Amino acid sequence: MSDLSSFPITKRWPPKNPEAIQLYSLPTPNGVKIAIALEELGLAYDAHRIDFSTNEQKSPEFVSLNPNGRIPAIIDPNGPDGKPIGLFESGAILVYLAEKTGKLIPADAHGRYETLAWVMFQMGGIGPMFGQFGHFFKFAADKVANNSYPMERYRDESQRLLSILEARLEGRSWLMGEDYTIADITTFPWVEGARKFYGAADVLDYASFPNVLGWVDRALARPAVKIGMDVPAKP
Ligand SMILES: N[C@@H](CCC(=O)N[C@@H](CS)C(=O)NCC(=O)O)C(=O)O
Repeated sequence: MSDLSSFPITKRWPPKNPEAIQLYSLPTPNGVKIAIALEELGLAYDAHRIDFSTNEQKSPEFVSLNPNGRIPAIIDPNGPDGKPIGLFESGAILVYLAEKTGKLIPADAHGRYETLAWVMFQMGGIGPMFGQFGHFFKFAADKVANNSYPMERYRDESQRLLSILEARLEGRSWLMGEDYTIADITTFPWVEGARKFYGAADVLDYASFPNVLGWVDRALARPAVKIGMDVPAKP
């Protein structure tokens, strides 16, 4: 039986099944990526809900696993060489899960690096820019009531990034063509989140990105996505 007691986070959020991957998360765009990948891969996992309303992501137990104090994070009891491994940063976790299973990433080197490029495009572009846009558009609108520049800057950049996706998806079902990969899993939750959670479909002019909308709909129709989008469930 796996012993995860060397990970302090397991004291506060004890494993139900210590042989399963431990997921510490919340259903946000970054959080759902990992639940979706675990569902797609059919890997067993325990989902632990990290409550932002009480700042659990900044607790010493959580920070012992992710010094950056942000979800998602995982522990895999059966990591490289059969030893447990703790990981944070959703992009790194997705690459890890894909390489562990040999799925959701092309086997050939060219396809693999191209997939990683699109994963990085989300991690360095879409995530931070959409996040800042959502901050000024939805959460801090009152703080910038006399200055439209911050919202416009991130709105324009988010739209520019959507136009890159739109062009990439021309004639392709998924970002890598016919293969659904971690590049899709890391990206579409942000596009859907801006529509649903920020209510920004009009301000970002989603109607002008038909390839992107079709791709998000295809992703949302997948059984694993339907489950993963709500993990960890509300208590
Ligand atoms: N680059 C990180 C970003 C993680 C991130 O920003 N997570 C957000 C939720 S989507 C979070 O934990 N926010 C809580 C906080 O900032 O305190 C990743 O992809 O894992």
